[in-house]
Amino acid sequence: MTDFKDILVTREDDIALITMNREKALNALNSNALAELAVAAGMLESDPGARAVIVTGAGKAFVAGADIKEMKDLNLVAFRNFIARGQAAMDVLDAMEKPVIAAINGFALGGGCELAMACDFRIASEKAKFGFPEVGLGLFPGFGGTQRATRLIGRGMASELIFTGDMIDAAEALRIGLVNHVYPAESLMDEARKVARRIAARAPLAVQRSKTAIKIALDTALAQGLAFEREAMALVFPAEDRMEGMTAFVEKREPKFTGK
Ligand code: DAK
Repeated sequence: MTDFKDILVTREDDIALITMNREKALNALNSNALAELAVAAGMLESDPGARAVIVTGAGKAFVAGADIKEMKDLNLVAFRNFIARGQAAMDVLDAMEKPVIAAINGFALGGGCELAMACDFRIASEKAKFGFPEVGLGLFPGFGGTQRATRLIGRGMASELIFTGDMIDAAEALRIGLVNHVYPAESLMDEARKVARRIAARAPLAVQRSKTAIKIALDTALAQGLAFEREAMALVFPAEDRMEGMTAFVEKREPKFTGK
């Protein structure tokens, strides 16, 4: 795959992994990592063989936030560029039609937690830690955190985490719905691959349209969301995979989906 400097992109059959790979800096998001993340997301989106994507971190952190050392001395213009790059990277990931799973192996702080929230769902290691330390730096979450945390865990929980900067552990993240499952550290990636492969075995167009419909639910009134769901469903009906899925059921065999 394309050579990146601060991330690793690997393919394992029909799943892909993006590993944030600045281990010495706890995978802090510098502008290069953000740019590479956006490129990788675009690349995997147009790779027909990749049906599900896992985002994780190398070493003991998922991502310990935006790179404070890079941000510290930026002037206003450069800071605005940095913000734009950060938001763009999260948006490209969030806008992917393919399903994206965050496998949170350690610290997911600030921009790291925002990155995890730009994924479709999150699973975590028992060692994971979450939080928004930004207010302690004179900032607040600016890579979509105020918007995505509020939608994901509600106003009360989002406010408490963002205003205090407190760190929470994986059990608390599970309790408040920030992550779906918590696993022992050594089995996290196996579990991530298992769920990614289960998704990859399903009809790709149906998975992708359902993702779009789920995202639309966050931004529209119910009637409009239902109208979208109807039309999106009508669009998957003529797909070869829909016929294959139903035929396989009738013939009592496993379906073989092609993404067409
Ligand atoms: N940036 C740069 N370097 C970092 C880093 C970060 N966020 N986090 C850790 N590192 C570096 C450390 O400086 C250290 O480097 P050396 O000293 O070895 O050169 C190395 O990673 C290992 O870290 P520690 O020695 O500190 O490791 P510990 O296990 O002792 O502590 C820790 C782990 C995660 C508790 C600690 O490293 C820590 O507190 N890190 C900072 C976490 C943090 O505050 N993260 C939030 C960053 S701010 C915005 C958009 C977005 C954002 C802001 C604005 N706009 C739109 C306005 C986002 C902001 C953030 O994410």
